[in-house]
Amino acid sequence: MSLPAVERTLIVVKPDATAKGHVGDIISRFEKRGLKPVEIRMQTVSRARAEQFYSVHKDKPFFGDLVSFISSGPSVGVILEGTDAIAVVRLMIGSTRSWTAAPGTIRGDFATGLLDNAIHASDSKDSFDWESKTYFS
Ligand code: 3AN
Repeated sequence: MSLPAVERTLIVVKPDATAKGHVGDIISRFEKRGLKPVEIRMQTVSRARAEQFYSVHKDKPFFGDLVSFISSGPSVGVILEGTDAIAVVRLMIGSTRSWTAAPGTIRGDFATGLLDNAIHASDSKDSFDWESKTYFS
């Protein structure tokens, strides 16, 4: 059986986890799993960039809160490369509603809420293409 393809995905350590000093711990989990960081950037994203980044959610009632939260302080974007990276990383971050996220997942261990759920990760190749272009441009 051949292994699934090596691919890239984007994670963003959100402002809540960055402020609490969890950046190193979170990136380290991916490295231990064999996913290699190939690009890293720390920034406080502008509202304009945040609106682009989250444009897939622009019709959702929580869009404004999402944009305000991600631009409220420093966040850290990391492009990770590895086998089946998009699916593996989604498994590792845990459920969006962090209070239901399994212990041992990043949200299960570091997140406290819904907006402040510690981490974002691309959920498809198309999202990765758009989100990495937007975060790193
Ligand atoms: P995920 O981040 O797990 O891919 P999405 O894509 O459904 O989840 O939602 C994007 C972000 O929007 C979530 N990380 C969360 O912070 C926020 N979010 C999702 N649903 C709600 C909601 N009902 N109210 C407020 N914020 C939400």
